[in-house]
Amino acid sequence: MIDKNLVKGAINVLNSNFNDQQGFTIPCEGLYPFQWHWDSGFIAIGFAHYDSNKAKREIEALLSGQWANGFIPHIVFHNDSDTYFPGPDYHRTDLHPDCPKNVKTTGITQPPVTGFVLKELYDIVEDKADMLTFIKQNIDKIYKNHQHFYGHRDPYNEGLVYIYHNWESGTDNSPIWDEIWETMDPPKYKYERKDTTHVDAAQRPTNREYDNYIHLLEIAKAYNYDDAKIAELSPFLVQDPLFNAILIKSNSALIELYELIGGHEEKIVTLNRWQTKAKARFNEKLFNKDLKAYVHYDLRNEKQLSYITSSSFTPLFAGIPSKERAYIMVNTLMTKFGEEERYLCASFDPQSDKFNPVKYWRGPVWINLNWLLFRGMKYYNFTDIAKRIKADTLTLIEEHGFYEYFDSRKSEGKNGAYGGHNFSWSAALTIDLLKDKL
Ligand code: 2M8
Repeated sequence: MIDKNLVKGAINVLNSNFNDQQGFTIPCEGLYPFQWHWDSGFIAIGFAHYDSNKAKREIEALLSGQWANGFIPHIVFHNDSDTYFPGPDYHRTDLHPDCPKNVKTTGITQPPVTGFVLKELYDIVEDKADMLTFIKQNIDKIYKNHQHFYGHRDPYNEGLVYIYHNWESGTDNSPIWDEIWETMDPPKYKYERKDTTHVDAAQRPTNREYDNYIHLLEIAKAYNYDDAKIAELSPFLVQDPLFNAILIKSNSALIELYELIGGHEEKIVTLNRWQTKAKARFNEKLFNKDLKAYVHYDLRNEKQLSYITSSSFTPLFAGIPSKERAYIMVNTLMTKFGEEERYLCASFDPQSDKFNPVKYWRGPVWINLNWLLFRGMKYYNFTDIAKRIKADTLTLIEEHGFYEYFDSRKSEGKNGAYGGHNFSWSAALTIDLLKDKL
């Protein structure tokens, strides 16, 4: 039975965050006043359930920020706003010859969701012919984006791509990065943070962490956003299991969509070649047998970063582990994250002393990660766990509203919702979960 009030509330959030003139949706008023890459993908999924035109406009607006070399940035600055740092004038992407001329963007990216989102949109909408026309107009742009990743972000030609900034991971201040911050000693930059004027500083990264974030951007700017230089010299170079799983899932979606369209055999052959290589290397390099989960790999310092996060389980979403391995991982997840007095799924290992239940990506539950895990569990037929993730997610939204992140401890009751309010992807994915028959 679909909860009509919850759907109505979610639609209200999405509609009020949608900028009709420019055709994109902000993640949340004040805190995030521009168009964010992976947010837009999740938002488009929500729109597809009730307004396919908005879903298409959202993706089009994101792709209007694509660079000539195929790169899709993490923020597209369609508008001005002084409520966010670092804003449109900071990034200086004009230092790179391929940046778009009509709109400002950042020079970092985010998990490449657009490929699998196109397939979701096709599956959701009633008018398949109309959506297929839209997909035909845009699919090559996503293909080019993946080509750019494998051509520029995979220095050893392994089938795994790197990220060079924690903001590219989407899981911005995960404790995973702490070991890398220890290798850096950035200057104490002078800038004015805006995020902590919107949200309690206890729920956001520290100032020193922000110095690291800014330092990495300063380095990229100093090299004019040249991938080869960044790969050679950036202190942050990581193969992230969430990022690579999303890329692999998007490859699969592109294969299915090109098959549906017909006449793209060469691209399908290339995509299959990327997939075979990527999945094999992923399983070989990113699985940690002792932790019984996938982990991040620090390419700069050539070592696994041995921590378990909710990202560790997202390879399930992309069908990467064998059934046997999936069983082992799910066991790890349920042992560490799945106790009865906790909502699924904390974003960081609750048994670790680095776990922080209220701070941004250092522990709280995030709705987009829950959605990815829900889909992964469903795919591998862990039906009861999928149902529990769905129920926990909806309980959190029902109790608190469409917040940005939530406390995994049930004992926190009414106090356990944090970050921005009326947050777009929390609303969009609530609609999608409610429509799911499981
Ligand atoms: C958060 O990241 C931005 C930087 O990109 C920030 O903290 O300022 C992350 O949660 C990220 O995953 C998300 O896409 C973004 C907008 O919702 O906010």
